[in-house]
Amino acid sequence: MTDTTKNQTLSQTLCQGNLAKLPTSIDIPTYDRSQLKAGIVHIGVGGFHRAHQAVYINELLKTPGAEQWGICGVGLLESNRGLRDILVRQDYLYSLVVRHPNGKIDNKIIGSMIDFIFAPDSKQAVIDKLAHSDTKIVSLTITEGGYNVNPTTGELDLNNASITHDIANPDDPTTAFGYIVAALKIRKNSGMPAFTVQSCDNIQHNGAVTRKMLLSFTQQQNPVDAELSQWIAQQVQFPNAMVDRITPVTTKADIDYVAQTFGLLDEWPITCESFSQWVIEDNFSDGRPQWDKVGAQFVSDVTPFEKMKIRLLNAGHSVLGLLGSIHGYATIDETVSDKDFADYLRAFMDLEVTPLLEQLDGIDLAQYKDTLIERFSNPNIKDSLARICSESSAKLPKFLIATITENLIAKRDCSLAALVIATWCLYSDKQVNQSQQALDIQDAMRDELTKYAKKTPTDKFAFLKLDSLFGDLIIQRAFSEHYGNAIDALYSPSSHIKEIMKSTLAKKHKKVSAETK
Ligand code: CS2
Repeated sequence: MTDTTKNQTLSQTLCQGNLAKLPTSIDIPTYDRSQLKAGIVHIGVGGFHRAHQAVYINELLKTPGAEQWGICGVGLLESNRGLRDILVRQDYLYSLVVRHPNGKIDNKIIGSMIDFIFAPDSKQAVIDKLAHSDTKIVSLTITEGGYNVNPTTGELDLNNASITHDIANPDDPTTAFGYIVAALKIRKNSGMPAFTVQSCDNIQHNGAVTRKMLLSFTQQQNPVDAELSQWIAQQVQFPNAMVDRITPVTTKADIDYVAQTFGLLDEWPITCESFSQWVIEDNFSDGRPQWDKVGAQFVSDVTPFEKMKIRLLNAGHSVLGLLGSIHGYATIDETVSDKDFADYLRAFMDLEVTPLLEQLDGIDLAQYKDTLIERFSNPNIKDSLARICSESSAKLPKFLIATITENLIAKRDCSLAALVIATWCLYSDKQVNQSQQALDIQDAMRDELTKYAKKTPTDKFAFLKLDSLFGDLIIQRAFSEHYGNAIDALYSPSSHIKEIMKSTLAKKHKKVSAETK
């Protein structure tokens, strides 16, 4: 009998009672989970949270004195029902499969989550949990779109039906903001300290943005509670942070790996890369875990770290995601292992992003970019382009359009980014790759993106008229000229994305060398 078949016959469900039976090659929680309190309530328990914050806490819990920092997850969306059921069945445990670029794998069971509340069934339970005296931090991974920022005005977007519902019905919350404000009101009225609201999403100044949106939300609630809004402004801290760990969507192959390797039935393991980074502004309302003991970094200003990560890593992902999707690639590693894509990405990072970044003490930007390419190339992380391109309408304004705008102000060329935006137009219009295979597009604005993109054949700049995303890019000649050329090339019969990338890049290099002469 091979090891694998032997293990399969020993299959056991992942739960607290079975931990001791697991092989020693899997790292299990050594701390007493029954003693933990939920000092952190986390809203939005996606793969990223389970590969990042929950893992830092898992490590910290191995040291004495951290018992108050267990995590209670909260799922706001109907789609979280299945996750809740699995976590309950598994005593909130899950496996983490850390895949290094050289093929090494670290296997862990993460035990830091001790409860999960599914909000659609238990509204009051969420409010009570947030208002509980054990809760010191409410952390968020609600995606870039979850903050409801209008990308062109930077103000709270009142076109979102859930936000307008929560503004009109403070006692019947449905959004993260609605729940947070309802709970803060209870805390204020009963003389309890405020909790910290800690964003863990990829938004530059994520804490400051959360604060601004939450205060604007509170000030517009009907009836308005001016005292509450003032109390929040004074008492609640919103630390900014840079978060980083590539975490692909869990696939059946991940479930099979855990089952075959450990004879363990885990219905939702998480696979991630070995790299992990968390730079946090040390600014908390009512205490915080000693995350610096387990690899996180506390700093007084995270702005340059956030900008570097979002404009290089996240934007780099989007560049590969959109161009690679049209080419017909399926994953990031596959795309970046094609030299034409790697060259394009590196030139974008060097020529269109780096000049906008500050030098950071202790960070060598050239090395940071090399590491990014190495991380993207990790052959053991099958990060799908569909995940990367999902919700591009919420991501690109922060990841890429901000870079274009800054380059335009500085009178710098942005032709490489312009091709990516034009490719997004083609992607939204045709919804197939260049071999005519359907693309898996997930975007809250999908219909609107398609509607505008479809007009391109008769109105070259139609896509840019979506001004809630593109602002005034359409009238910025230094951008629209490149965009128009890219559209002409992409929409010409027998166009080939790689050829277009290569000629765009060649022109760019020519321009740069002429300028430096
Ligand atoms: C990705 C991020 O969603 C995206 O487009 O760029 O999820 C990325 O993998 C993480 O931010 C890595 O830290």
